[in-house]
Amino acid sequence: MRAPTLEVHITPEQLNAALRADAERGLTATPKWLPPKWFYDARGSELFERITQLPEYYPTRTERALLEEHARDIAAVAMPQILVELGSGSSEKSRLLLHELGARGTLEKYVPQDVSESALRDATRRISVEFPEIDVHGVVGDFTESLRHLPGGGSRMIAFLGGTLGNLVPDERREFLAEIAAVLGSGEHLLLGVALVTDPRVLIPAYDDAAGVTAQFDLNVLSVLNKQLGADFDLDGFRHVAVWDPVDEWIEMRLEATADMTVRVADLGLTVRFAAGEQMRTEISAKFRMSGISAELAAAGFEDVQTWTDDDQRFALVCARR
Ligand code: AVJ
Repeated sequence: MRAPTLEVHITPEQLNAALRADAERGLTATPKWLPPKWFYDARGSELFERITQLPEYYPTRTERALLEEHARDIAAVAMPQILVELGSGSSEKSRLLLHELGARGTLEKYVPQDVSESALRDATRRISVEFPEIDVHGVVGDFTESLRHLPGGGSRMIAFLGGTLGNLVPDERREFLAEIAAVLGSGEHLLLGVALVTDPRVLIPAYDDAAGVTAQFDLNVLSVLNKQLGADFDLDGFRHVAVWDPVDEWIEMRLEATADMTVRVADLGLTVRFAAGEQMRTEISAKFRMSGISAELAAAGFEDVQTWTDDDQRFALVCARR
């Protein structure tokens, strides 16, 4: 076993500067909004782990079942020497792919990327122990920045799982898919895990569970601003709202002010006013249709799109060749 290596493309200072810029932009906009990437501090990541185990939150377990069932087919289609995983978190899902890719004997290297250096250190260590014959190289950074630093030296498959593509608004998504297409050479692959449009009676509870874990996760972004930017958000003054937008076909998570409020964000020298009932968007989670995602991939320059879905058609694994 070779010890895992780590490459850092984002420092804590850069991360803080990015948070400041996002908070300043979102909190001074009308309507107010915050990007979902700031949910995931240590507590936010822990709350997300709990969400994945809720009875109402089907995406994670549906994707896992699809990977268990079809990792072998995906391996046969893509046969990569290098597996790159964007937003790898705990690398839990990639283990299923690594088993099958490893079994085919083509895989040489696993490159997980995440913004969380601590999550990546733990994951790379665990994966190298479990897969001693695979070279493990972690990349700390955000997805777009990391795409510019992808290793070469073999044919690659980029995996972007968990439905995180749905957090991007359509313009960002188009740009992101185009960037992936630009870094991949002909014959290399992209593997996406995307949640599909389904009954709102299934979708909404997945983002507004009975135990209130998603509400805590949503509110956690305010704690992040309190801790990182010296803000004084009163978490009890906000409530979690999940709305299905049937036109854009995405779930919107919002935080609603329950009373008129003035919030001070010390590190930005900013005073923000909320009116009672005002809603601030904290996440979009787009749901896809097969035809839509195939068309987006084709428009970005991918071909031979293959898909695997569960019987209820709630989630899809999509593999496309560059
Ligand atoms: C990790 C971004 C895919 O959008 O379903 C879970 C995050 N938000 N519950 C999603 C999330 C609320 C999740 N992603």
